[in-house]
Amino acid sequence: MLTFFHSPGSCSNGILLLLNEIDADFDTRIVDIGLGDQRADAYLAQNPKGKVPALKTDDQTVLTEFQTIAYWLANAYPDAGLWPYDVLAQSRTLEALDFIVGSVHMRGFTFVKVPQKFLADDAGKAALQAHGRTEVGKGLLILSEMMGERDYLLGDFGLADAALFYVLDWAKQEGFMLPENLSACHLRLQQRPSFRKSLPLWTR
Ligand SMILES: N[C@@H](CCC(=O)N[C@@H](CS)C(=O)NCC(=O)O)C(=O)O
Repeated sequence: MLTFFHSPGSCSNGILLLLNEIDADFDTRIVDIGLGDQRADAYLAQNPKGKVPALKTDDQTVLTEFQTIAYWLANAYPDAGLWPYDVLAQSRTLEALDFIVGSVHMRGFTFVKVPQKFLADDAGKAALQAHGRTEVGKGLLILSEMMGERDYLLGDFGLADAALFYVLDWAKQEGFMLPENLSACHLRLQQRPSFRKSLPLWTR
């Protein structure tokens, strides 16, 4: 049985969606980052990075980093059809995942949501938040261009959409106006059975 380390409302929501998308059998351990659970010794023993998501596989290997876990799930459960066969489509998936997690999340939303992790003074925090908002805004426009007229980011539902989902949630929560195609995709994602299944663990 897989063990999924998750904080509802965080980026691990994207992995929760994928676990339900592939209909995996998994046990969830809540690591509430709002309460600081990620810094507890018991969790650091599993994942010394002190971050969610993490996934412990049947052989007790602990995987970390969103892209890695998404890749592993798609390849460990090939019947779900989440890993494209074509090498260019695979590369586009990795490119989109890295942009969403590495740039829009880490270089944008991190500063919007937790500026206090970097600076203590109010003026510095406000400047960092403003910078984060600019980066998120630019990122949303790039994602909107990337998606164009498609239903999901790269065509059919895929790994990148799981990451897109959590940044779109955050964008709405933080008052960003979503481009029309991203807003429609957000609604489409909320209609997936995997989301309905994820709902009990989606928010704190
Ligand atoms: N690069 C990591 C980022 C994970 C990350 O930043 N997770 C946040 C939640 S969205 C977290 O655990 N924050 C707790 C902390 O930094 O103390 C990944 O891709 O999984």
